[in-house]
Amino acid sequence: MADEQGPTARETYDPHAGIDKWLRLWREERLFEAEELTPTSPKDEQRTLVVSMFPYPSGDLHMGHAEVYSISDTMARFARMRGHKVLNPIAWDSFGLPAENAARKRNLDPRDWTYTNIDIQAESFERLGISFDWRTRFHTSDPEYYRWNQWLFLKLFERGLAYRKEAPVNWCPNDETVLANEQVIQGKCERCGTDVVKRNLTQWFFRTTAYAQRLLDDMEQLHGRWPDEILSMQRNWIGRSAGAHIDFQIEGRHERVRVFSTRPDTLYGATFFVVAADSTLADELCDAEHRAAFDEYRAGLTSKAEMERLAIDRPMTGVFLGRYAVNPISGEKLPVYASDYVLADYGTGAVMAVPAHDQRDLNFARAYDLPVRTVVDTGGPDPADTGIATVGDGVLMNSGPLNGLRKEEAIAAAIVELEQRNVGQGAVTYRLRDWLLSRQRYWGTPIPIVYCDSCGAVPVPEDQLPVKLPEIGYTLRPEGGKSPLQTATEWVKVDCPSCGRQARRDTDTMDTFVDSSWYFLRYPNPNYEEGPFDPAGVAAWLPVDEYVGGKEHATGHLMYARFLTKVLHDIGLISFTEPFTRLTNQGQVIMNGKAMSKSLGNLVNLQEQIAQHGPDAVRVTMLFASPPEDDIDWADVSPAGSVKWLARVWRLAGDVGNASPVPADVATDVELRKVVHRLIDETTQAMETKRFNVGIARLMQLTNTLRLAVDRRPGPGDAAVQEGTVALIRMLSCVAPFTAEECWVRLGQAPSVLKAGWPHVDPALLVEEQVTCVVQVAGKVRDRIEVSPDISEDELQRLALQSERVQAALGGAGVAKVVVRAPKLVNFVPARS
Ligand code: ANZ
Ligand code: ZN
Repeated sequence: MADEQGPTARETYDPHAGIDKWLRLWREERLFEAEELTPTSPKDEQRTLVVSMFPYPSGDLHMGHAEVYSISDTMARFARMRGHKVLNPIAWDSFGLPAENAARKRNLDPRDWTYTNIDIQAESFERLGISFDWRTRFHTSDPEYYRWNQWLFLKLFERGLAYRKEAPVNWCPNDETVLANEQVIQGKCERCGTDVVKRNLTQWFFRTTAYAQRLLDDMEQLHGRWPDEILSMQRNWIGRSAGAHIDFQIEGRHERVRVFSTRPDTLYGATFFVVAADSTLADELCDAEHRAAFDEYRAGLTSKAEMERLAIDRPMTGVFLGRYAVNPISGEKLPVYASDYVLADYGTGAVMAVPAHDQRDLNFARAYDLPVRTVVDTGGPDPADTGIATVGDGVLMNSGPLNGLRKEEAIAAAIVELEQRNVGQGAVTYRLRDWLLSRQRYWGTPIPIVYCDSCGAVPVPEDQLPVKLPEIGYTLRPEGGKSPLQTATEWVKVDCPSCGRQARRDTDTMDTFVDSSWYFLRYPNPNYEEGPFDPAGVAAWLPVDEYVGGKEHATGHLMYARFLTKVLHDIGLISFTEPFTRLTNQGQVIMNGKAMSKSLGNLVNLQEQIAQHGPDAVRVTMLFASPPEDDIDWADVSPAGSVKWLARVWRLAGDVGNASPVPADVATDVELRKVVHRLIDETTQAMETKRFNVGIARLMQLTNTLRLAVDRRPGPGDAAVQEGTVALIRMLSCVAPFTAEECWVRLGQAPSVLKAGWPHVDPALLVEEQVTCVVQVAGKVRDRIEVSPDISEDELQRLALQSERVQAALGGAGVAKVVVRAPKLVNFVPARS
């Protein structure tokens, strides 16, 4: 290759050269430190907060980390090069079960394991060239941080947004802890894969359901800024259903039982009544005669995942409870059953069963020989004959006063009727559940509540926070599902804050998603002691402009953070209602088509990759492989190819830097400058839209263009070649920061390239020649427009039709036919002439 032959051919590019030197310079000159970490002026356009979901310290960084932080770091560096004041912060999400398990196995304190890993990761981040502002650093397992989890818990408690109740919870027998719904994947524990079982425990919850509608409504703010996929996952997770609550009298019982139905129009089609078999209601309703059968049925229920319970294609089971419910409108008596196809914690845990128009009810009716009465004539065959419920629109029948109405009208009329008779009303239900907070674990934030025999659950007074974890974690082995903290007997004993008598601490810890639902607010002032975050710092930097992380957090972390942000807004602590203005999801780094795992033996070790190819080539490879949201198969990419490109840039910088200036070659220079400026422009656009792979492709093109110009005409000393090379290195600094610094010095420039800024585009050099297009109506020339020579036919037709003269000539007549000969001619044939 030509470029191997130049005067610098004997020098070789070393992907590891200068790393320590540049790290030192960056640190000394504080190049990544926003001028003020806690400015006093409010946020403006120039201040950009780029945050990637903070790391969990499970060991050294892996390939996935390298990908996420390459993406967010490139965003931060690009914004900085463009003159923005950028904050690119770092903290650690350092509480959590893996630390506890690892510590138990090794007989260590979870602190040792955690903080050792954090130091390892911190060093690796630096050597990967990530431009963090290290002043922001904190760890959620620091008492200075988790004290504010406790403070926030108390604020929610004061407002009735934190509460305790006994609930059937998901229990992992292996990890011996409760799991949130989000942590149960197809009936199994997300972490260890063990079958999850149900248990009744008294647990703390945050009332996320109080914010269900606002979580939906505020998605307006996120449209076009968050990936559509995440928004629709959240919408489904919240699962809004509109319908009615209907109250049924149960014979021989005083209190009525309420059901939720999306189809109150089908009230006359209800032929039986079902309550969730695992609910206390079922237990209460069952009469003595049927008790034995019911107990047997209930004992035989295995814990099934919700989706499985709701499936329509499985055999239905249940037991008659010996009772009858009374239809509040028709007065009909309906036998009451218990079954597992009704969920205890959705709606009200009871349903009126309408077999003709609900498939699960129909399956149950057929299994137990219950009547099927069609009340909506959809024009389809009768469900009683086919076994297929009809769910579509139609006209009401067998329904007294509702007869003849269409479905929607009948829903409205039924609701009016229920409300008038005071036996129900219109209602909305959400699939979203309250956030189950309590964890029977050691390595988390203690719940700041004390139990007193006379006073009940008493919050720990604010001035006694933090409630620190006792430092004996690793010796604590939970037995039979006890919280490890229960065995720290001295710690548990405490005086009641209210009456002073001896009381007991809550021995559960908080779900670590509490830690991660507000950490970003603390970045502008991580040592703030007057509150969870510094209001001035938050006003200066928040909300997060660019948030980067995996889409596995769609319905967990991202939902919790949105919830807590709204609560903080309502309390008056922050002014905005959404935490993350824009969201980018990165794909996964996989190997040979599969997720990397130890058992498959396809793990790629990040440190080995860096040792082999250098940090810059690893970063470039990550970014060049695909747009951020796609998976990267490490078997298909070529870090060696990235090294080759960086070496070409490096030689180019040497050749251009060593050349003595020559008079400009005017004719060639204009052409070269046009290409250079077009490529700067295209790279800029690609970076703005986060198509980093396209940006790098343009930089590679620019490298080739400049190489040719050096080797042929006008040579390395030419002004346009110099200009282009300088621009190339400035842009390179966002993706390959160490190599860019080396190249900058080779160009004879004073370090650091990071201070040089992003290159400007001369708009005059982007102007393309225009051609004149003739526009005719019915063959007569009506207008002439100037267009680009490579305009598309569609675009040309659109432009031509906008012409006022053309519109006048058409005089309101439609267009029957259009002839387009881009870029020279358009002819409209009017509909009636
Ligand atoms: C009568 C009816 C007639 C129903 C009909 C549907 C069709 P979504 O849309 O998912 O909100 N349901 C209510 N609570 C339930 C529970 N805890 N477990 C299982 N099913 C439950 O579903 C609402 C419908 O699901 C409700 O409307 C109820 O059945 C059932 F032609 O009431 B429907
Ligand atoms: Zn007390």
